[in-house]
Amino acid sequence: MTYTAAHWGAYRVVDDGAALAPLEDDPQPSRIGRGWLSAATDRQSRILRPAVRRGWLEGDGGAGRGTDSYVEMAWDEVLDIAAKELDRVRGDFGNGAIFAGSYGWASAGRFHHAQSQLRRFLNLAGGFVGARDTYSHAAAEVMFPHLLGMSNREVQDAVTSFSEVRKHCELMLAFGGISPRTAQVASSGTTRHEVGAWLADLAAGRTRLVNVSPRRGDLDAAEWLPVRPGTDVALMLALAYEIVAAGREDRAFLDRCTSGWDRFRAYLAGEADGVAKSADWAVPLCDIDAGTIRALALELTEKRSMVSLTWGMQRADHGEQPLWAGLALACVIGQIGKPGGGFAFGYGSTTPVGRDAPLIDWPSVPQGVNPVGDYIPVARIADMLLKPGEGYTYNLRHRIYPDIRLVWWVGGNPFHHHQDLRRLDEAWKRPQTVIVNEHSWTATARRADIVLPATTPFERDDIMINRRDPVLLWMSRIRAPMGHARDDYAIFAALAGRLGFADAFTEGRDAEGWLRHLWARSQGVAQRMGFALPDFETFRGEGRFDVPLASVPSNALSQFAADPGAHPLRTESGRITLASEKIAAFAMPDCPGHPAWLKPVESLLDAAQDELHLVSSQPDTRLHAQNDRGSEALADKVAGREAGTLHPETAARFGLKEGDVMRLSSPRGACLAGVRLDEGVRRDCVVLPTGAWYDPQIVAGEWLEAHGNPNALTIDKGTSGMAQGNIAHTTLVRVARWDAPLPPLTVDRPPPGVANG
Ligand SMILES: Nc1nc2c(c(=O)[nH]1)N[C@H]1C(S)=C(S)[C@@H](COP(=O)(O)OP(=O)(O)OC[C@H]3O[C@@H](n4cnc5c(=O)[nH]c(N)nc54)[C@H](O)[C@@H]3O)O[C@H]1N2
Ligand SMILES: Nc1nc2c(c(=O)[nH]1)N[C@H]1C(S)=C(S)[C@@H](COP(=O)(O)OP(=O)(O)OC[C@H]3O[C@@H](n4cnc5c(=O)[nH]c(N)nc54)[C@H](O)[C@@H]3O)O[C@H]1N2
Ligand SMILES: [Mo]
Repeated sequence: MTYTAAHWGAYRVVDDGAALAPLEDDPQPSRIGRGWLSAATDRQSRILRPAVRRGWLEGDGGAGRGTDSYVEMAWDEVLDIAAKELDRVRGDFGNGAIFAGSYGWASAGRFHHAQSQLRRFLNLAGGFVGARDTYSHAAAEVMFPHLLGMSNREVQDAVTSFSEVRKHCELMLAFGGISPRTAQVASSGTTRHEVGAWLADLAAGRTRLVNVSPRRGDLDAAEWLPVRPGTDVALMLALAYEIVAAGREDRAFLDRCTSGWDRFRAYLAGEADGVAKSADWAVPLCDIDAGTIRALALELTEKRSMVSLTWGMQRADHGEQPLWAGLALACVIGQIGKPGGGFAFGYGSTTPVGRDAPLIDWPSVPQGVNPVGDYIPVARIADMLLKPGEGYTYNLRHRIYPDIRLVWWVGGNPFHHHQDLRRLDEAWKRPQTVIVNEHSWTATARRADIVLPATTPFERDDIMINRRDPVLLWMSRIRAPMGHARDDYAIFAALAGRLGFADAFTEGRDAEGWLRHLWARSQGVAQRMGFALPDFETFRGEGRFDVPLASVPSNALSQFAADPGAHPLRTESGRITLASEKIAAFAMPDCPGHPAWLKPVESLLDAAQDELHLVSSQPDTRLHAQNDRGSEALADKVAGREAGTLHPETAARFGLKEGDVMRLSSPRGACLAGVRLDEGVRRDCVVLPTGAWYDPQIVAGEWLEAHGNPNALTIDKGTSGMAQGNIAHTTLVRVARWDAPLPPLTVDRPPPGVANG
């Protein structure tokens, strides 16, 4: 059997490569896969030949990025140009002037992982400025080491298994829900989608599910508490307060397993600020009535309860706080470490969180060592480009933005993922040179000076291995590369040759040689885990290997909670941090030393009557902006625009009906979106998924994103001086019907100068 794989699933290749069928044993294949092949073979959006921006060749200093035309070139010519430019910049300014944080999801496949290839190449070329953390959960990455003495990855790896939740949990309090929509994907691939079935089981069993979210659809089977977005911390604090007020807090757990309880308790009681964080206090903030809060507080202590947060909860202003307050609430309840109870982060946010498949640390492409060592927090890209030499804080340190002259991006799309894209468009004009490897004419490729066309997974052999997936797949090449596309590996090997370090980069291997090498290392890993992998030829021939290890159900922090003295955490106290002297001493007004309610920079709490809160969640039809030109995403659009969802009463208030086109606007910009109706959305919210290819235009003299990209509206600001994560979920917008003629899209065909025909 021939297979291929993507972040959204694993597929059998059928009809001689003309179609894909999900694995037979995948219980709930993702809809994203249905649009993959059509997107990957769309001649209007694939990059078929290397191209160089005309204005860059003419020395425009970056001004034309995003509007310019391209000159197509032969590989040898463009590789000469790229190698020479890299050499010039590192010679003139040093490697600290090269930014290659290059955030993004790229494609599944261990060897052809675009970022690994870029970093290996640039490390050998003298290094680069990198990026820390992710757009997914930066606040967690920075905070968990302080709170739990664990990295975010360790927290996710140790999260209580679904199977334990199903057996023991009686009350699942799910902030942001638990959604099969987001559980469609797993970074580096998944062969199974089991979250939908697990949720159905939970709903059918004795677990009471409570969905705290502006959208009912985030956890359909649950009782819905439609919280006002951005105010969950007030609700969490009030739950903790009411538990304490009723004398129901778990004193023994707080004494044994936490540090700083006194300070946090004093804050709850209002001893310093005179404000008791009671249910009555929280009502006008979170918009959940006081009786419900009090009843829920009691129930949490009476039942086996899990406090669960989606990743999206912390992609908001002061995103550190819901994490910390949620963890503190779980400590007050005292069920951390008990079967099926306690605290969880990320159920449903991707497929593997909560899986009880054994964890296996499979090998990856070695990236080498970066001699530069400088970095930015990932979401501070526009600030870095706009403010070289300026200071900022990050994770209790004072840092300085570097002065970047060359940006190199592969496997990511900042003109998808960043907030306030109009601002990024300005910042992006600053560097002298931008190089992008891409297989598609994304908004980022259209803003590059040197465009290097990459292959898709269909056009190369690779191996899908995910550390928490029970199946290994050989990903077969099923098509010749489109146009002149080359593997990222081949691109960097050719560049390394021009710069005189080909042997160090390739270690004498071609792509197949590397796959054999990775397989040999995988065999070693398997052996240490107590099973044998077949030889390379057998695996390639059979295409699939099922790991013969039993599942390992676990309960987060159970050893620690049972005996904190014997199993201390790697925090200062060895216990869970409820108040931190170190964080307090850094004196950040936007991240104090204990969990706290802080009003977001924008929220419905001080919105004008006609403003709505924008929820820009992950799209159901694609992964981010990947496959946006594929059949599944295109069929879901309204008049060719991304569909935004409103409550029917809200739509009526603004004179909108299903199928209309609306204009959403904020002080950052404006975009068009189709209108869809859903009674399961708060009346003061609009949901516009991410991922429509960014298409800004000047329409009737005004700046307008024509396609429905929510990052035309969002705010480019850090969560706080602590984590500096993005705050995508904190945005107010205005809405109006669009009656003028619809501006045609420009992203549905290649940029000027490129004839894909
Ligand atoms: N408003 C708002 N914005 C958000 C979010 C939100 O919730 N709201 N979520 C954020 C989050 S959590 C994330 S993770 C980011 C995601 O942002 P990104 O990860 O940047 O988004 P993708 O569209 O997955 O970008 C991956 C790119 O890699 C390219 N690619 C795939 N395979 C290859 C390859 O083999 N070689 C090369 N050279 N390129 C390849 C694809 O064509 C695609 O353009 O978005 C963030 N942005
Ligand atoms: N289909 C699909 N699945 C994906 C992805 C994709 O692009 N497509 N991307 C993947 C990636 S990179 C990531 S990081 C994960 C992200 O996974 P999540 O972070 O879990 O997903 P989001 O859709 O950003 O947010 C989840 C929900 O949080 C709710 N929410 C927003 N603001 C608030 C609030 O203030 N309070 C509460 N209580 N709820 C709020 C929204 O209603 C939203 O639907 O998804 C992954 N899964
Ligand atoms: Mo993400």
